[in-house]
Amino acid sequence: EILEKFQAKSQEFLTWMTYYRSALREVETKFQILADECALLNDRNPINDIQTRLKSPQSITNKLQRKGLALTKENIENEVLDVAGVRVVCSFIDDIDRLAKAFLEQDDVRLVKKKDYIRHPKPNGYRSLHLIVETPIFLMHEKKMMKVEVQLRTIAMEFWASLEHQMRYKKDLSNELVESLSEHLFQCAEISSLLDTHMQTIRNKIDYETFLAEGEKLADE
Ligand code: 0O2
Repeated sequence: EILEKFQAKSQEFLTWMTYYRSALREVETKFQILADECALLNDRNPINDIQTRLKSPQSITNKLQRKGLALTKENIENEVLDVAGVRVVCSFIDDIDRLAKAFLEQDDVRLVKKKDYIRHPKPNGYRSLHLIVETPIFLMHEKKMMKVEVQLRTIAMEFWASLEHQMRYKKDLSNELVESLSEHLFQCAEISSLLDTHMQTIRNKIDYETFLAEGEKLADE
């Protein structure tokens, strides 16, 4: 039925989905370029993985329904800000701020909304940095500004979020079980955050030692 609704407006929606897909490509490339440069300069790729996804017609419709809005192009554009989603999984927690800063400084990227669930985790323990940005795509005869949601997180945050997401969709669990599991999941999120802090400390020690060794080498020359 949902697909039918979409198909009724098929040409228009197909066109918009194509635009969103183009915006995904633009943003993915931007992060790939940043990763390439970091690998060149620091001998280390800060990005472990980049995933992209277009929100399904079903999820778009559900979101609009939740907000009590009709399925129109305008409502999708203004109210469903994550039709195009890019997830950037970083190795270390400090990589997130560095990459976000470099990305937001680009002159064709405009920040629309920022949600920092790392400094302010969700009550269930969820952590990630969410950026809604607007960026242009260049078509044959025009330039269009498209919104994209970028989620930046560490490998540990991704591990937690993907398992939590899977478990959330098991709907046939009793309330007591869900409650006690939520507490366990929250504890796991805290442990994974601690893991990120420890790994960052090790990373910093290695970087500092490397920096000293390079200084000594330069002094010897
Ligand atoms: P999917 O399958 O990833 O697309 P908004 O109206 O946009 O302000 P929204 O959409 O709730 O409100 O925004 P928010 O809080 O930034 O969350 C959007 C996305 O973040 C979700 O998309 C998830 O990808 C992720 N996310 C947020 N909270 C959680 C959480 O508690 N656990 C997990 N695993 N992921 C979370 P979707 O559309 O829900 O899903």
